[in-house]
Formats: sequence, structure tokens, C-alpha cells
Amino acid sequence: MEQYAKISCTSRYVPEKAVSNQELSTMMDTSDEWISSRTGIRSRNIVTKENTSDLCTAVAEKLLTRSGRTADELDFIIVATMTPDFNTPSVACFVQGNIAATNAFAFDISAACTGFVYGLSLGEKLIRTGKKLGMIIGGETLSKVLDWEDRSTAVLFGDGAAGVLLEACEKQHFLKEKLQADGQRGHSLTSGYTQNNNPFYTESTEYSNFLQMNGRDIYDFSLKDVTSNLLSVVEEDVDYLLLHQANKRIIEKISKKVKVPREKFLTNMEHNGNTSGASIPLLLDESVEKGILTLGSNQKIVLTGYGGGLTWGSILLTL
Ligand code: B82
Repeated sequence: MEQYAKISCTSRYVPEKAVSNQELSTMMDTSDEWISSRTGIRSRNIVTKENTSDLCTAVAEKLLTRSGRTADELDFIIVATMTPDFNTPSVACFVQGNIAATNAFAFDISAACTGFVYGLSLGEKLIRTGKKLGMIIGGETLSKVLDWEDRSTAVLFGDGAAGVLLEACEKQHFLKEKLQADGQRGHSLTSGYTQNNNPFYTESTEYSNFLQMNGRDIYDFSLKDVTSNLLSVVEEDVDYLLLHQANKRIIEKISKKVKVPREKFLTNMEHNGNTSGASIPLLLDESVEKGILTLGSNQKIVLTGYGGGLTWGSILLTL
């Protein structure tokens, strides 16, 4: 019998310290009015101690507690992140070790704000081809890659992690998807350049280690390429759309372009800021907690990620 995948549990973990726009305005030349009118962000949570693997481990532990599953039942752990603790080991391996998921293989996905959507798509294929249970987690500590002297980027991002359990079932929940990338435009959003310091190397640093973005270019990308991607999967009877939470203006514009009412687009950038790979699963778990979304309800939703790479993609699924 054919085997399908479904999301059977969600969870999230954000660090304790909330930083308001007001607090940021005491540290740099900015204001609540400037940030909130352009982005819809009022507050974000920032780590004071934890790294990405700590946030993701908390998410994984919650997923196990909530679902009643045990770590040894897991076949795989996928973490979407652009801010791993190390380049190696992966964050997913830290999580695997921390929860002792001894039967799971584990790896990270590097697809910036699209990472969770890429990871969920891949996880679904793993289940369709025989695996029974996996975790897809998006987790970031973007605060460590921000230039805290640059008011144009430092105010936009936040830290956090969230994820889902993906399990085998008999009904098809994943209905459509379209994943895309354009490496030729990759330099419009970069982070974490590593300078080569080997004794033979003669080039000097060309790129910043900090997160840098060309706002205008990626804004135009989100309105043009992401809109057409979303149009290729969206259906008339879709209940809710969960887009990457970069900026409320992007969501308002895309809503008009795809002619889907703004109320169907869920948002939470107001209190989380832009959490890159964590933004979509954070929105998913918060919406489940609020009762807007219910697992097992058959609600039809679209998840759309877009960001560095450039990468973008949408999945249409039922809960
Ligand atoms: S912005 O360039 O300052 N701008 C658009 C002209 C103001 C509305 C800006 C700001 Br502020 C915040 C975010 C963006 C943006 O376009 N972000 C993204 C676009 C595509 C993919 C990812 C992102 C992201 O920020 O994660 C623009």
C-alpha cells in the first residue's frame, strides 16, 4: 500500500529576552515609527546565552513530549538554518545527540528563509519512500550575524526555532509544490563569508562576514518571482497562506497580486521579526496554538518561503 506523509505535531521555542523597537532606538538612530511602518515589526526575541542548536533541541524535546513519541522512533532529523553553531557538526547532529535519537540520520539544509519549505518537501519524499517518522526544524540565531552598527538590517531580524513531526499515513496531505532557486542573483542577500587565511592565499576579503542585503532587489524579487511561484500552487479553496515573515508590505502586495484576501495571510512578524528559516514553522505552531489552524482538520494551507540563494518555493497541503 502506498504511504503518504502528514504533519502530526508542531512546536516552537524562542529565547526569553524580548527587544522592542523602543529599546533598539536607545542603541541606534532608529524609531518605533520607522521600523513598524516599513516592516510591521514591533519586537523580536534575542538570545543572551543560547546558540541555534539549543533552540532546536528545545523544539525537538517539545515535539517528543507533545506527541508521546520516543527519540528512538525517529528515522531522520532535518534542520533548516543559515546560522549553525558550527559548519560541522550540523545543528541537526547536535539535536540528534542531545535527544539521543540513535536511529536517526541528521543533516542541515542551507536555503536561508526557504530552508523549512525545502526541508519539508524533502522530508515528505523520505516518508513516501519508506521512512516512518522525522523532524523538520527551522532554527536561527540571526543576532550573531547582524552588524549591530547598521540600523538598516539590525532592526529586522530575530532569533527562534520551531518545527514539525512528519509521519507516515494512508492519506495524501501534500498536494502540490514548486521549489526554485536562482544562484545568479545570490549576491543580493549574503551572510557569513569566511576569509581564507591559508599562507598561500593572496586575495583580500571581498565580502562582509555580516548579513548584508540589497533591500530593493530582494523586495522586487519577492513581488515578482515569489508571486508567480505562489500562483502556480494556490487553489481557490485554500484556507490560509503562511509566507516567510520578512515584511508586512510584501505580504500585502502579494495578497493583492494573487487576488487572495489579506485575512487569509497569517502574520506574526510583529512580535518575532524576521527569523529566516524559523519564520514559517513559528507561524504554523503559533496558529495551531491560537486555534486558527488544527492538525487533522483537513484545512488547506500554502507554505511559501523566499530568501537567500536566491531560493523560493511553495507547498500546498492539507492539515
Ligand atoms: S526595504 O528594502 O527597506 N523596503 C522595500 C523597498 C521597505 C519596504 C526591505 C525591508 Br525594510 C525589509 C525586508 C525587505 C525584503 O524585501 N526582504 C526580503 C525579500 C525577499 C526575500 C527575503 C527577504 C527577507 O528580508 O528575508 C525589504
